Amino acid sequence: MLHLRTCAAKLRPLTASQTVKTLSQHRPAAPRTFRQIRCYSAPVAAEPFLSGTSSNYVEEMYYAWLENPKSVHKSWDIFFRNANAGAAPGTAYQSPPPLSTSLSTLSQAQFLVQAQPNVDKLVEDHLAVQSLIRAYQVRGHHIAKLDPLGISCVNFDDAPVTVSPNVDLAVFKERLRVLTVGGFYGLDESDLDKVFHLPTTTFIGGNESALPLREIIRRLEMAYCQHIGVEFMFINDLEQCQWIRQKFETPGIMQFTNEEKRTLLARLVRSTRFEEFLHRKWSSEKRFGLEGCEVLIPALKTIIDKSSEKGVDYVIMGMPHRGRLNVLANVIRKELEQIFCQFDSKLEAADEGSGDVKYHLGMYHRRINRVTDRNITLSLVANPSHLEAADPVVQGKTKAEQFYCGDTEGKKVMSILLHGDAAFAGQGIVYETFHLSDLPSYTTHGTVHVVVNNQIGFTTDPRMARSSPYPTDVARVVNAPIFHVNADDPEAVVYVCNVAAEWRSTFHKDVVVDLVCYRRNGHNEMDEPMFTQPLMYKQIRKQKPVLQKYAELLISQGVVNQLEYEEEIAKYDKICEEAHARSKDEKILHIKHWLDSPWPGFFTLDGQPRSMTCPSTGLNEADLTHIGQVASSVPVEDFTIHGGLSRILKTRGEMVKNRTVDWALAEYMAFGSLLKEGIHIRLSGQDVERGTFSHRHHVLHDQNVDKRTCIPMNHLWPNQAPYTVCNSSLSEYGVLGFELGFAMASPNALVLWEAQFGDFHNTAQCIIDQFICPGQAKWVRQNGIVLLLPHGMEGMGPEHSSARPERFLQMCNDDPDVFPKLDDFDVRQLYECNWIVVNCSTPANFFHVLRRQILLPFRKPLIIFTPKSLLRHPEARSSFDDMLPGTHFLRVIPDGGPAAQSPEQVKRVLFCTGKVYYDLTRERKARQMEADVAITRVEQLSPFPFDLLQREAEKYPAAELVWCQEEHKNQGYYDYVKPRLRTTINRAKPVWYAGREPAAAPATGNKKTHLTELQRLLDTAFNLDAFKDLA
Ligand SMILES: Cc1ncc(C[n+]2csc(CCOP(=O)(O)OP(=O)(O)O)c2C)c(N)n1
Ligand SMILES: [Mg+2]
Repeated sequence: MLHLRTCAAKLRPLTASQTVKTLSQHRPAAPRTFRQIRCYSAPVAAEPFLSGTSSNYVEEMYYAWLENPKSVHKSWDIFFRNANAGAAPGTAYQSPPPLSTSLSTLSQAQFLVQAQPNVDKLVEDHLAVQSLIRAYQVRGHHIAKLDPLGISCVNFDDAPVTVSPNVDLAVFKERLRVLTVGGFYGLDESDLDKVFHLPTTTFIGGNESALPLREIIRRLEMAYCQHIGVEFMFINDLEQCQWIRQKFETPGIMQFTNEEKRTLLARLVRSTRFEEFLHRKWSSEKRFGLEGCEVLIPALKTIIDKSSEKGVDYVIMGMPHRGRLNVLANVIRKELEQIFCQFDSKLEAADEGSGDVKYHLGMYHRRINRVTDRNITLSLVANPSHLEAADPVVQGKTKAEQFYCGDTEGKKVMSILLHGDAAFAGQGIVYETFHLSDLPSYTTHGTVHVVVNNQIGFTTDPRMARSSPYPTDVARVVNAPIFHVNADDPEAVVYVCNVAAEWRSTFHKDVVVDLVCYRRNGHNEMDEPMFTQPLMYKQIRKQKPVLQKYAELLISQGVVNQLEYEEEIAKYDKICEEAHARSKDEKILHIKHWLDSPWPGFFTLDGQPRSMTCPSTGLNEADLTHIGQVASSVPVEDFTIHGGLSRILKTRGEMVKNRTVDWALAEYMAFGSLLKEGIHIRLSGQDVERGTFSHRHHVLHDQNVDKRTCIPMNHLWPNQAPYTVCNSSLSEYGVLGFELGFAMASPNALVLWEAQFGDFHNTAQCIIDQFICPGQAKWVRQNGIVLLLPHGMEGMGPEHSSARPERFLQMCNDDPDVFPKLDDFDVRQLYECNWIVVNCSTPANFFHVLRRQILLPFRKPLIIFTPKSLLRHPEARSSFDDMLPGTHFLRVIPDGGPAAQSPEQVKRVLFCTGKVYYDLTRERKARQMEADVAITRVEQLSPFPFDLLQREAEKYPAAELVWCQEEHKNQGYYDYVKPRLRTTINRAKPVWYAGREPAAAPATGNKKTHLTELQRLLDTAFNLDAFKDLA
């Protein structure tokens, strides 16, 4: 026993006094089953290899023997018996006679016992074999033949080795050295025909529990070192590891019927001939063809077929340029004529908007899946050039579709994301998106990622494009298995795609398929790749296309004959030709046909808003009171909230009694009322549940029970819509993209993303620039997402101050020099803008603008600069009266004081927006200038309220017009407002500026300077002589 203990002690420290009994008590609680025939689902309590030590094989044997002496090999039985009976070290083991290689003989063999002290060798050999098996599982992919070009970019030994039943160690020694990092664990030629008991962590035995080493190596080579490289041993879940081992190790598991092979061939024919057709017809057009990775089409179709078989009926996809047209044609099945007509430059655009290039457009299609005979909806999300930017958008849309159909586990709706090798490794958004994959409010319950790994990014080699061996290493952070596969082996590709889809439906976690392929042409069809990759492209020129290779294989196997193959080609070519003929009749390009997210019922049949009016956004007093009461209470029993929060709720209650609201309460009123009307609300962002400024408190935490929470907003009405409020990961790009995608799915939801501080939105700038601002113009797709961006110069330094209004305003599409000819500015102007930018100065206006967002008959993104100090400012309160039926959002709030009573006396009108209004009124009061200076608040900056401001300017005929802002002159609103204000007054007067001077940073880091600057701008604002000399 001593020897056994020594072995076991390597893994688990035991004291010398511990008996066998106490040792067995150390065993993990879960039951173990060691049967002769392993079953991957059998509970196994611990993963022997994860400890990083070589093996706990002996221990495993010992536990198994304790449970059932017959469950282990006879030689172990004798060994443990002897050891237990007190045999001295080295004498317990009795070796069996040498084995022949025949397994049948082996299973019948009775190993006789002869006293021999070579236990060390036996144990070491078994450990060595275990380590060898594990080495293949961990590193087999290093020596798999993944690269169709054979010039592997991965810096591993790539020497292809043919595996014959008669494994020759001399041939394998070098690769085994690579695999086992320097050694063969002491095994030698003479061990090749020895039979070794297989551990429970391998399935190479099939029904056999022991195999000769030669056969073990052969089977491991077959499983791990052919055209599939499986990377999974970093996954720290035993069941998942076992599942994967079983999928790749089980002998003969990769079998295809002739029917399956023919389907695969037909799919390859379509994929290949589609590109050839485009090339024939439009040889000088960019199309980012798939040549070199034609297998992508059967790969995607396999994932979709398998997922459909498992119950999925909606697949949302995102992909870059490469092969996009082919995917549209052959996976989503867009009519070919619709694709072909896009190559006609004379095509006229029929819809509003500026459109996009053909390989960016999205698509939505519902059809029958021919393989499963089930309905399936496929949606390809439109995307910009910015690689990987669509990843979180796809995830958000998927989450929303799951949410709206009650698919809480992702069994019906799933996403597939495609990537290029360079982009997958290079773009940080990939990482951000992966980190959303398992968060409760963001998970889509597993995404299948497919990488078109053509081993090049435009002109850049992988060795210059990434620091990791594979482009897929980023996926390891979320424990996603990665299946590398040689894209010139279509059956291997289809096999891993099946496994990937099954993985997703079994574990609901992400998985990656890495299609190692090549790019037959340049980056696009016009590019010359030989400039930069001469040798690679010499090799590519020699490369037989995969269709030809596979056809030859099937013909040689007798699965199809030459004629059938040629007929298949001719059939598809004819389909293309006929569609091409039809495409010539298309004179008009309907971008609407390329919509990825239709909103049935929201628009008229021809896609127009059902009205051009917006009802009052006011709310009746009873509802205001009710929401206010719930907002100031804890609507569940026995729930202890923090004392500080009790005080906050009490103050809220008092406000409700006084019929007033502050910012947080106004938001509550807007959300609560929309929920009553069946509008789902989702508020997401960093720390939004409490609110960065501790003002919101939408999630209450029981102070006595861990993780017990209450969301009063979900206790408002009997049949209300659900309210989702979720703290996000510390990401802007990923999370904003996600919420944008969520908002795409339905017009009947208010989806809001709040930045921690407004300036942090710049790490999500790509989503703003590429999707939110121009989305409708490019893709005729409306989106009502709301951005809440805390903004204000409050002495907090260069960061945390400015949400950069100038950037949003610069991207507004209204013409600064043209006074719009509209009879209804309220709604029409909104309909024509690309987004709405507001900075509310009162809670009531914030309430109205949120409600208006939903009550409008169309959707536009809404950017709101939200307050920080105003959240608690005693004057930043609104009365219920400003929120009652009949009230609405005020685009402009005119001066209501003495100045407005005698407007002709007024010497200056200060136009401003947001928080500075409170500084200005305070200063005006202090200077007793209420009759001299009017202060007009521009609440809706864009679209610019030309009509109302014209009225304001005309009301004060003798007054100077001044734009006042607390931001620096080259920032904030000035550059946007000035030309527009001038247009409203027909350029009759100058528009002066009172505010901070131009600066590089948004704010000073010095508190005193901040205050000095503020005082200076107030001085200018109220110095009536300030602009005299400039006039
Ligand atoms: C964010 C971003 N940066 C740069 C580019 C320009 N660009 C277009 S394709 C490309 C190479 C992409 O390589 P890879 O991801 O491997 O895809 P492939 O073209 O090889 O299929 C680059 C750099 C881009 N579209 N997006
Ligand atoms: Mg590439």
